[in-house]
Amino acid sequence: MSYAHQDPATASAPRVIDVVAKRFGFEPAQVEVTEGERVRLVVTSADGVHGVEIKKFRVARTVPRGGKAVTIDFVASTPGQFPIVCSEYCGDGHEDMKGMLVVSAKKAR
Ligand SMILES: [Cu+2]
Repeated sequence: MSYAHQDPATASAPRVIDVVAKRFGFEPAQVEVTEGERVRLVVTSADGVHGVEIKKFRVARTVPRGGKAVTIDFVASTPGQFPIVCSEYCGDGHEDMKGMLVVSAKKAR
């Protein structure tokens, strides 16, 4: 049996990261993953409606009030630092509601 054709990015289970959106920030504020990793953000709101947007990876989802989890899957295909912003106006601190996705480069083998 050979695994030669299996893409390691899709063969492994996603990295699941719980994120809480609240006025006015994300918890954790910084999400760290590795290049090529499948990432699953499970986002809940601790108060009202928020949004989660990571432009680089075409992530844009609304997080409803009431603590219902929103699952967001993407592949962290590019190393770098990418802002996570709230895409739903949620009050006076909305503009400051920012997180950071840090994708570290895969180690050379
Ligand atoms: Cu918000």
